[in-house]
Amino acid sequence: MPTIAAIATPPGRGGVGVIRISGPEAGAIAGQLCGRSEPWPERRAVLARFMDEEGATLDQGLVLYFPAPHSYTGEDVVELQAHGSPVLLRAILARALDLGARMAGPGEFTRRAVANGRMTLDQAEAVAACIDAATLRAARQAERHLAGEFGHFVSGLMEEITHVLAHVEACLDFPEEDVPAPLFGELRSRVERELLAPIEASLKTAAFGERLFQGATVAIIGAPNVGKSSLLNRLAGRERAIVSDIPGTTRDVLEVEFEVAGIPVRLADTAGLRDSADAIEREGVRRARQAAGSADVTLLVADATRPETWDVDAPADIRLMNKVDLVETPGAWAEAFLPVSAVTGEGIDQVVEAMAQRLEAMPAAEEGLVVTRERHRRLLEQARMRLEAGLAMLGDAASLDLVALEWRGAWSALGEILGLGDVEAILDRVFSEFCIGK
Ligand SMILES: Nc1nc2c(ncn2[C@@H]2O[C@H](COP(=O)(O)OP(=O)(O)O)[C@@H](O)[C@H]2O)c(=O)[nH]1
Ligand SMILES: [Mg+2]
Repeated sequence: MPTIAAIATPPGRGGVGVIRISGPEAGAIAGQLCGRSEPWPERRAVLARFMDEEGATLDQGLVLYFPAPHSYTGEDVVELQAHGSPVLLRAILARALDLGARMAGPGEFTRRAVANGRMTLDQAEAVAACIDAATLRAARQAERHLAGEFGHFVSGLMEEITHVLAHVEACLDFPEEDVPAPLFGELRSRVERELLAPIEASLKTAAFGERLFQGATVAIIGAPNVGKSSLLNRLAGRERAIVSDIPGTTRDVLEVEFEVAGIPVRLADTAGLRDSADAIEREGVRRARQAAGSADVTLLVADATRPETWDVDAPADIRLMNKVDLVETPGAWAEAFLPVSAVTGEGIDQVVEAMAQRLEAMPAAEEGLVVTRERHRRLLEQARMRLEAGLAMLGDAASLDLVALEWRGAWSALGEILGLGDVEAILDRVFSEFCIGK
C-alpha cells in the first residue's frame, strides 16, 4: 500500500490546519519533514518544526503518531497540526509528497479503514453523513449509524437468515416425503416475524431519513399581495424577502434555509401568480410555476380580505389563509384553509406542523434508528423482495432449493449494506462521493 497524504481540514484560514498521512512510510516521511531521526512516541503530541527541502522552517506545530493497527485507517497514521493557512498547508503537503507520499483520493483514508476492518461500509458512509449533516437531528442519526447501530441491525437480520437457511438445508438432506410438514409453517412465520416485519418497519423510516440528509424544498405560491413574502420572513424568523403593498414586488425565486422538525428545508418565495404585461414579472411567474412543480411541498397562500384569492381548486399540499388579523370571523374558506397571520404570527406553528407531517417527519420522541441512504433503502427492498419470493415458493420439499437460493440472495443484499460481496465495485461507488482528506 502506498503512503497517502492530504489536507484534512477545509479550505480557507483557521486556527489549526491538519495534514494527514497514512501508510507504512507515514512515520518516516514525518520524521524527514521535521528533521527528526528518532522514532515518534505513540499517540502523544510532539512539538515540531515543519521544514522545506532546504531545511528552512515553514511552520511550527504538533505531530501525532498512531501506529498500526490502532489508528483511523488501521495503518500507521501521522497527523501534522499546523497553523490553518492554506499557503502553509499546501507547502507542507507538497513536502510530504516530495518525500514519497501520494496525494490521497476522495475518501481514501476512510476507504482504507473499511479495507482494514476498522469499520464497516455503513459506518464509513456515516462518517460522510456526520460531516454533511445540516441539522442537529441529522447529526444525531449519523452518530448512531457511525456507532454501528444500523450495521448491528443489518447483521442481526443476516444472522437470522443464516438460521432459517440452516433449517432449509437440513430438510434438503431428507428424502422428500420425510420433510416434517409443520416445518414449512414454522419457517414461514419465522421469516415473516423476524425478518419481513423489522425490514418493513425500517423501510417506513426511509422517506424521512433521506430528507433528513438531503433536505426538502417547500414553495410558497399564490396571487400577488396575499403575503407570501411576509410569511417566508415569518417562517425563516428573519427579514429576507422584500415585503410591500405593491403587487408584483417579488420577481425572482428567493430561497431561505430553515428547519422543520430537524429536516433542512429550502423555502422558496415566488412571484405572485397573475398575467402581467411586464416581461420580467412574466418570467418570475414562469419560475414560480417551475419552483412549485419541483417542490416536495407547496404552500398556497390566499388573502382573507380578498375573496377572489380563495382558490380552493388550485393544486397545493397545504392551503393558508393569511391576514386573518384583519377579519372578525372566518369566511367560507374555513374548511379548506389554515388561518394564519404573517403579521401577528397566529397559526404559524400549525403551518410548521402541517409541513412536518407532509415531510413524514416522525415526532422526535419516538425516533428510532432511521434508514438514511438511498443505497441502504434499495438493498433492504431487494432483501424484502427475495425473502418474499422464497416464501411464495415454500410449500413442498421439491422447491426447497429454490427457496434457499432466494434467501441467500436476501442475505447477500443485506451484506452489501455492510460492504460484503463485490467489495471493490461497491467501494468505488460509495467513496466517489467523499471529499479528500476524509
Ligand atoms: N394585516 C396583515 N397584513 C399583511 C399580512 N401579511 C402580509 N401583509 C401585508 O400585505 C402586503 C403584501 O405582502 P407581501 O408579503 O409583499 O405579499 P406577496 O406579494 O404575496 O409576497 C404588505 O403590505 C404586507 O405588509 C398579514 O398577515 N396581516
Ligand atoms: Mg412577494
